[in-house]
Amino acid sequence: MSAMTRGTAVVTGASSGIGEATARRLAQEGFQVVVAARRRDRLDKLSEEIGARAVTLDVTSDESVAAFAQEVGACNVLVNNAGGAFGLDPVAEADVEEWRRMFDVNVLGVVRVTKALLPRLVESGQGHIVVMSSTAGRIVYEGGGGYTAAKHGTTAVAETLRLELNGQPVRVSEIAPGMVATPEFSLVRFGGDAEKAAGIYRGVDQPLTAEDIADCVAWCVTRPPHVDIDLLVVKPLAQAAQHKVHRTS
Ligand code: 8X3
Repeated sequence: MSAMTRGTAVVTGASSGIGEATARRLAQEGFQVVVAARRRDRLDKLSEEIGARAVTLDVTSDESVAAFAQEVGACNVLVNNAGGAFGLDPVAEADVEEWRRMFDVNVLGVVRVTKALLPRLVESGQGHIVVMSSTAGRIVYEGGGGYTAAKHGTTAVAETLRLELNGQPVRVSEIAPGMVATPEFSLVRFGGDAEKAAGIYRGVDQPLTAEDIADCVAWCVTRPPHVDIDLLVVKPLAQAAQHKVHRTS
């Protein structure tokens, strides 16, 4: 498909990190990009820079998603990227409200936005839903109970969608990144504690970057329409498995 006819790609959580990098990359690939997130100032700056359209979106709000869907119009690619981890407490000390927030953004957020845009994706005749899950959607780790439970939910939604949409012109691709060093992911997880956040990547030679994951998204959505990439699990070379991380210090 030529760059002129790639259509419209919606990217949620586009105000930073993987979402922002994905929006930049899809714009370069010739998509008309709609950047969506809560932080309007960042969206406006980004959209001006890459020639995208900015639409405010809170994936945890039914009203916001409904208004967003009205404003977006036609689209053929939806990148469900908005998500996040809050806390790293063991189950015995779980903050139930944090778990609820994680479920809301990582699972229900995907459901809300997908449900709202699905008719447009089907109408496009070449729809594609990309779901940003995580290695945390395939394995668990100590302290990660709330996040891994939520991301397993994200994976379940992606896999269910693929079954339910069989026969419809909509592909579903799940991307499961491991260690990606973005400015905000770990900082948010640790409530702004920069030292704790930096500790996650300490001694790890070249964690993935947001651009590495944007590259995966771009590759999935630019395959011929009959090629459905179900799942990409992507880790840095230093991360052989969730717990098996080579550190130089
Ligand atoms: C991020 C991967 O290892 O922090 O989704 O759970 S991890």
